Amino acid sequence: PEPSTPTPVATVSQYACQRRTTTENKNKIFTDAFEVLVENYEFNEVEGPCVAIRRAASVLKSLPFEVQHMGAAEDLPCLGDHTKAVMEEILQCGHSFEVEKILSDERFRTLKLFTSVFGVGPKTAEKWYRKGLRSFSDVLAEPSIHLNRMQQSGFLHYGDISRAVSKAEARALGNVIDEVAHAITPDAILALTGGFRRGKEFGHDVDFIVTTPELGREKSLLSHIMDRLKKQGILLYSDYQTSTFDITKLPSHRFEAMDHFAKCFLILRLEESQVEGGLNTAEGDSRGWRAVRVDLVSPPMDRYAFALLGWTGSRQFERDLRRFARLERRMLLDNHALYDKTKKEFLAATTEKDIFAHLGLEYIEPWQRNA
Ligand code: 8DG
Ligand code: MN
Ligand code: MN
Repeated sequence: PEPSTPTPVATVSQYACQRRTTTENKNKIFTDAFEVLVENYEFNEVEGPCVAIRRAASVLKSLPFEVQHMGAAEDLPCLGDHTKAVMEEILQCGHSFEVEKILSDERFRTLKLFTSVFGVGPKTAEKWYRKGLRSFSDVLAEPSIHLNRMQQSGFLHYGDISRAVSKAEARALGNVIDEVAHAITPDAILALTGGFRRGKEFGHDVDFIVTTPELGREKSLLSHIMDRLKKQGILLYSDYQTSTFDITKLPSHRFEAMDHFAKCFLILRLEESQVEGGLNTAEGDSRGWRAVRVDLVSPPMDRYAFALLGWTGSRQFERDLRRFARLERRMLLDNHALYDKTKKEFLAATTEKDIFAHLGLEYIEPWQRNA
């Protein structure tokens, strides 16, 4: 008799761009734990293990089932000894001792607190920690510390900014920006990107692409938009970065490098009356408005598809798109362009689908990119 053939299991790709990952995460108990390990590695600038855990977490997020025993994780890619050990511990005890230890560690807790302030990165947080500072009141009372404008706004609006932005609030902000952009140029194009385009219910900010079909015209668009927001009295903070885009440059290898489009990082005042169903504020908050973080990016129209793909995220999805392009296709992808190293030519795209097609990838919808 024939030996019994094993039941075929659909293999899971090691690349997030070959997986479909919705916002429904069936393995949150593991991925929450992995997120703590990732953050701790980031604070300690430990790169290799950090990448490994990020990839493992991303694989688990894509699964249509909850892993209930390690046998179910046997054939999955990107799960190393460390991640498997953590998972086993969680399955057995309900939590991981390594994660618990990090969560109770004073340095971790302090760095996490400090970096929760808009404008405070790991470097600054570490500097404050080394001075012996442990709380916001310590920082604000320390005479040797000079807060930059961004950090001052971060502390000023801390309560609002650390509160999640709802979908209804994102929509309301879309209306505000849309109106302002169209008052400047009737052919303005506005698109919601970031987590909300991926179907998330809540976000830490709202991300938009705003541009115009007329090439070159987009260069001045953001400063006009900011002027108008200011006149309306709703611009609480702005950090504008002018375009340094150079069409002749090859795509960057490094994902973490910022793109070269004109962009601005804002804090806007959102009125209660503009939001259907009301603001997501604390109980008893009767101000009638809240502050919200908003990112605007303004690519030239011929780069629109690349910018949209790059700003839609998730960050892990973007990392893996670039890694896939480089390792599997000998191509370089970033927020501006796609370059074929074999043919030595740039590949044009007007839609995200064009880019997936150039890469020989099945199209993944925005809401399936929550890797
Ligand atoms: P969240 O805000 O709901 O927490 O999630 P998100 O929308 O996925 O995160 P994000 O931090 O707002 O980033 C959205 C995308 O923007 C992400 O894929 C990375 C991309 N992005 C760039 N360049 C830059 C940049 O210069 N700054 C920031 N903050 N994001 C950038 O491609
Ligand atoms: Mn966002
Ligand atoms: Mn953002």
